[in-house]
Amino acid sequence: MKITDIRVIVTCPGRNFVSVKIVTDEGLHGVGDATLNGRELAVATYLTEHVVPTLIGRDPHRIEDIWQYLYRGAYWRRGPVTMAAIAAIDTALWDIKAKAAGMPLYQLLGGASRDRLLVYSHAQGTTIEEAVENFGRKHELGYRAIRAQTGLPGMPHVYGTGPYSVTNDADLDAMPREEVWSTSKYLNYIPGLFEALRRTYGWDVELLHDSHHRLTPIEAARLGKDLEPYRLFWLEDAVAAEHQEGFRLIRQHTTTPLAVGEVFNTIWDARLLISEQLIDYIRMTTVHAGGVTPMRKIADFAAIYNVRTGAHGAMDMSPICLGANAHLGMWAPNYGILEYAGYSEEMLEVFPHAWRFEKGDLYPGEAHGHGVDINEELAAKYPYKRAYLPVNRLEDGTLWHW
Ligand code: KDG
Ligand code: MG
Repeated sequence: MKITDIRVIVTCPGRNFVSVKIVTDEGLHGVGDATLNGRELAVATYLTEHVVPTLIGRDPHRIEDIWQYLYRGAYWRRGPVTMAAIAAIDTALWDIKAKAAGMPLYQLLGGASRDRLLVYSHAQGTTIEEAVENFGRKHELGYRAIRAQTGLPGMPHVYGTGPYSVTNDADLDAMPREEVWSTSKYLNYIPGLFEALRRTYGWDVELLHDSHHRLTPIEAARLGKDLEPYRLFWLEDAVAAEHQEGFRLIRQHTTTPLAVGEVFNTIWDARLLISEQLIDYIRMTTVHAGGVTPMRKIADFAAIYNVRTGAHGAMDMSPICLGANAHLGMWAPNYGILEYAGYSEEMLEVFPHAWRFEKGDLYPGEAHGHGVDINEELAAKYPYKRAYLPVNRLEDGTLWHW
């Protein structure tokens, strides 16, 4: 089999997605997600200029060799742009291999380790009352694990808590929005949200929370302790994790389970966190970690240290990435949970998919490959729109983590 064509498809059915479609001389094709939120065209150009020309004519079955060629061969390793580009190619190649083998991808990876995948959704509000109410709506839809976020009293807008909760919107964010943040207000207010959720909905639902990298290790340790009575499933991205050793301090002080890794690109970003058992869940996801090939290795490495998977699945991971994550999750012996933020009808029309959601679980489906495709004609009707993630500042104007 030979690769005859690789198309890089940029589309904006409500938000920007970058996809790769690899076509072969035997009529099989595979698709991969290359979306990097707010930096979409950097990846598209990397693919078009530097990757696509080198792969035409190659055997698509040589997935590992192509991965090494793009990673080692480039000299410039790692980084979100490079790894999203490699991920798209790698995911599309696994899709082709599974289709050629006549089986769903999870079968090719080693077969199912479970019958279904527990997923979590989001509930947020500008106040605790609003967040508690919205949580109830998600609960009624059947979700058994829900991430809860709230805005802060007296603060104009906090990321992921108000009307902009879909994380970025191509119509709204032609320039980066500037938000304001106060760690002390947050630390004082947030335990009240989880007290109210337990009081209202009891103990039969999993609670998750995301701090979006905004705390220092000692602040994160305090938050973890304050949240212990509410038995969270996880506390996510409590601190910025460039400094992996920072997690030692948090770990020494709290039994609240910790999750991190949505911005990681390679196992090197998580090596110490996993091998020292400083975290409980690794949030790395197919599109930002270089594809299915490294995600398998990361899951196996994490399994040795009792760290479970919890892949990032916000709306800026396209439905293709969700499909690949679902098949990896079906196989991974140490699967933990998968984020499932959901998509609009327009997005799902552009990306026909085999997975389905039912009563809090995701089922990857039995379609051959990873089960997600792209409707190129429809995709062409939604041209790219420049859009950004917001920027976060402290009340005195200092630029902060978000
Ligand atoms: O592009 C960034 C978003 O995907 C991110 O902010 C969402 O933190 C997020 C999450 O946990 O889904
Ligand atoms: Mg997050």
